[in-house]
Amino acid sequence: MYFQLMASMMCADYGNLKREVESLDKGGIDSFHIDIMDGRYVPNYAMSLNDMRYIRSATSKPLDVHLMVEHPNNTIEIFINNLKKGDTIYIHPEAEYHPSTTLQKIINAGLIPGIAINPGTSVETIYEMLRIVKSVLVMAVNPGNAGQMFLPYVGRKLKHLLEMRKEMKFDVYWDGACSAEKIRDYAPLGVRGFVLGTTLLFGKARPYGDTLQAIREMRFD
Ligand code: S6P
Ligand code: MG
Repeated sequence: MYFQLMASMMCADYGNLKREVESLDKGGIDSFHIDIMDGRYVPNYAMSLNDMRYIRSATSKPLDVHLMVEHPNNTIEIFINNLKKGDTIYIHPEAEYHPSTTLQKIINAGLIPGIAINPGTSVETIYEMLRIVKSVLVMAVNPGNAGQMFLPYVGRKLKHLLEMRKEMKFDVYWDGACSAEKIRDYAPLGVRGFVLGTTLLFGKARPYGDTLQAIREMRFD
């Protein structure tokens, strides 16, 4: 079964960032998930521009940059200019007056446009944007922190979105509290990738490569 595994880099050990990136890269991670926060859209500051720049320089694998910032349109060029083809930028539509303008800038720059949907945001609210984005990041926790509990009501929306792909072309990704059980349940339904944080990948005694391999060898019958 095909699905991608992304590393939530806000959960990495920043005392050893170079080694962390190398271990994930060699261990077979598909992309690096970069959580950028501004302390306003969400009550936290996780990673910032320089962290993203460093990781971009340290790997040839794609980055998916998850902007949890107010008015991303004001600073989107800074992110665009430090990324390359194949990288994704997710914005939260609620954080901008005209999110489709920001998405268009991402498209014009040749990057992959994405939206992140909060647990409390309905599909109807973002319906028109589904026509122009390539990736939809479904938040299974409220944005802002790692290590939170899965919010079960998100499951229904996820299934609804997966159904909508009969009508529109976009890929669905999972972000937040991602366990092996969730991958087992949702990969067969068509979720294309899972962001792995403290629930499954970071802060464990197991080497990253072993965890990633065990996930890929999981049985789905
Ligand atoms: C949350 C952020 C996520 C977390 C991820 C951590 O604001 O967007 O990407 O870093 O959820 O994973 P976990 O397993 O600790 O919830
Ligand atoms: Mg994220």
